Amino acid sequence: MSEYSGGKRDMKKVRIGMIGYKFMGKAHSHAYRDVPFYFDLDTEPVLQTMVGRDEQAVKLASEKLGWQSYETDWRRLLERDDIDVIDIGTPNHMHAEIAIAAAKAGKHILCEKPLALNVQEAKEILDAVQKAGVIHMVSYNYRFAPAIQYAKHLISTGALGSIYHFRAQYLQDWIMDPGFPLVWRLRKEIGGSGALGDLMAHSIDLARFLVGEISEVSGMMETFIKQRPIGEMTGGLSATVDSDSKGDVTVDDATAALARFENGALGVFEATRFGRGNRNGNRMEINGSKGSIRWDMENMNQLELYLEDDPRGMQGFRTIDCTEVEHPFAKAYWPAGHGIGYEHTFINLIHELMRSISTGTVPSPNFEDGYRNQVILETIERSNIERRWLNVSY
Ligand code: 4PW
Repeated sequence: MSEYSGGKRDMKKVRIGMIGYKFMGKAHSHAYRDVPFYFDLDTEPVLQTMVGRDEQAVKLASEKLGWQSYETDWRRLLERDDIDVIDIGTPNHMHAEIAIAAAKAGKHILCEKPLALNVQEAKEILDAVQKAGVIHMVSYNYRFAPAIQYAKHLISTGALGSIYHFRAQYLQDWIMDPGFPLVWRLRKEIGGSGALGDLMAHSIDLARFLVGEISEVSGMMETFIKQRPIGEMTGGLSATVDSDSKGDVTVDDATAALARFENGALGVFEATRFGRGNRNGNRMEINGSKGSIRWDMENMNQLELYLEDDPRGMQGFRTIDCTEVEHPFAKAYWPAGHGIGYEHTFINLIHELMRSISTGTVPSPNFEDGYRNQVILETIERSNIERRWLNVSY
């Protein structure tokens, strides 16, 4: 059978209204465009309308990224009956208002992470989507690397035995220059938190996905550079300085946390934007009674696996290239050995969203995951302030 046997089918159009057009806007746009290219779906995303406040900028972005039209006020999307999904790729302080209004308007929602600025907002968002009965998904994209999905398979089939340790680092270094400006990601009222919500939130999502729920945490946070010149993000992780005057950095540059899982496993988490030389060092290791795995986003197609049952003398970590047909999502792309990249994690995520809309089933990760993640983030933050271990309660 040819790989194109799905052929051109009568697919239901799912019309997207996307708010935001910079880093995540580009990643999501690409994923909507490419998902039908690789997967046989019953639904086809239509890049209907992109939203941004700066008309000239959103016009250029919408043309470049393949959108049919643009708007400058997100509220207009909610009044339109030719929009099925609201995709929220704005700075974090806008997530709650948009998500709650979108749910009330009966739109399905994809929201960037972290779900909200704080637990209260996250709970309000969760209540709103549950009441409205719409499909909801939060964009923890790294779960969708084939190697992570295969790690999940190994753990759930017992290949690693009982899990004792989850260890994660998420290290970046893009704000280390003291001249790097005070962008929204460094302001609590807009970002919610810094390395904690931006980076550790991903590790927490992987931990919950692979190991289970977290019951207790102890956190430690630091802001190394307390003031910066005023400026703004330009796209990706780049920014411009707009003024000589300085403002206060109100989020963490680095956070570390210890955690206990409900199943008895121990977690160690570290997230920093001061990890010199680490551009996107998102790594984790899991140790179980029968084996261990290691994964590094900067080498995302490979999973290192150790199995204690291997013959003596031949034991050691082997490197699995997760590009074979046995590896989730991999066969949709290329023959074995022809790897995929960062953008494919978003294509796989959008595939899950489209599948859920088509079948009416709850996708994963959804806003319940977003809410639980937010509870853990906030408990780590409180633990740092109170200088003690705290229970995580949902
Ligand atoms: O995945 C990461 C994010 O969550 C990206 O590398 C950048 O850092 C953008 O936000 C965070």
